[in-house]
Amino acid sequence: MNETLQKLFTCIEFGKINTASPYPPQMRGQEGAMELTKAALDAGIAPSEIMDEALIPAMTLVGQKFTEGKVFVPQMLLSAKAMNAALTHIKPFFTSGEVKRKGTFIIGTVFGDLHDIGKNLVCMMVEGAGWEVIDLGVDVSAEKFVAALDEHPGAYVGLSALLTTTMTNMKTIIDKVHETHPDVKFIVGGAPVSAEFAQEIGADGYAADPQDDIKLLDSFLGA
Ligand code: B1M
Repeated sequence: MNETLQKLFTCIEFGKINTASPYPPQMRGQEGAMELTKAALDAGIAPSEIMDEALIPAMTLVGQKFTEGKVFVPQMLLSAKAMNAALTHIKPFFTSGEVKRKGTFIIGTVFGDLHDIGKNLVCMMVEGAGWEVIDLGVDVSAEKFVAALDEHPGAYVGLSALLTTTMTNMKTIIDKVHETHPDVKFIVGGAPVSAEFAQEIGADGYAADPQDDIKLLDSFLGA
């Protein structure tokens, strides 16, 4: 692999955002994802190559390590932040169509629920895996999901809930959305949610963590 891309991969893996960021300590003073992405583009490396060779595989590795309990939320957050820093340089190429996205993922924390830390992590990781993410925020009603789907036909939907009292609102949202968008696929997640519960309420998948979301979304595409 090209040396800049190799370094960029390492920055994402270990959460090195930019030169000024003090983490991880062993990379202090070195260039981070922000500078290296710009350097790669300036060197003429195609944005799609930067995504496919460095950014996406590095985030995939981070997601795997999180699932396996080898890294924890703080490390994953730093990797996601490094990824976001890199994406600020790549995003203009998404808009121009030079870099294709896999599809659109609409996500929100269900109505009645204000927890968003896990949901935000899912947003960053899924975006890092090459999806367009529409984040509807917290306390999201069924009507807001319907409106977002009207605007983004063909999108997949993710629902997050952290309370046993609000996880039941997932079914209300799924039923309401299916009245007008019967083919929409739903992924549900959040601490109190389980695979059995997902099946019970008619969701198409249960994701225990962001990496599961990515796997499920890719499987919906037949990847
Ligand atoms: Co609240 N809270 N909270 N809280 N809070 C919990 C969830 C609770 C377990 C604490 C406890 O009692 N031990 C408890 C729920 C109990 C229950 O329902 N059985 C609880 C309660 C009761 C409440 C209030 C009712 C408290 C009160 O007011 N009496 C209140 C409710 C407000 C509301 O939502 N209407 C409340 C409020 C809050 C704060 C606002 C103070 C704050 C939220 C701040 C914020 O999110 N911006 C807060 C916090 C921080 C927590 C804890 C401490 C931490 C949650 C968190 O962010 N975890 C939590 C206790 C705990 O979990 N230790 C607690 C870190 C985050 C990375 O993990 O969100 O689980 P998590 O996300 C994971 C996975 O679940 C998954 O991926 C993430 C990474 O692995 N995931 C998905 C999440 N969504 C996903 C979606 C997917 C896929 C995976 O696909 C779509």
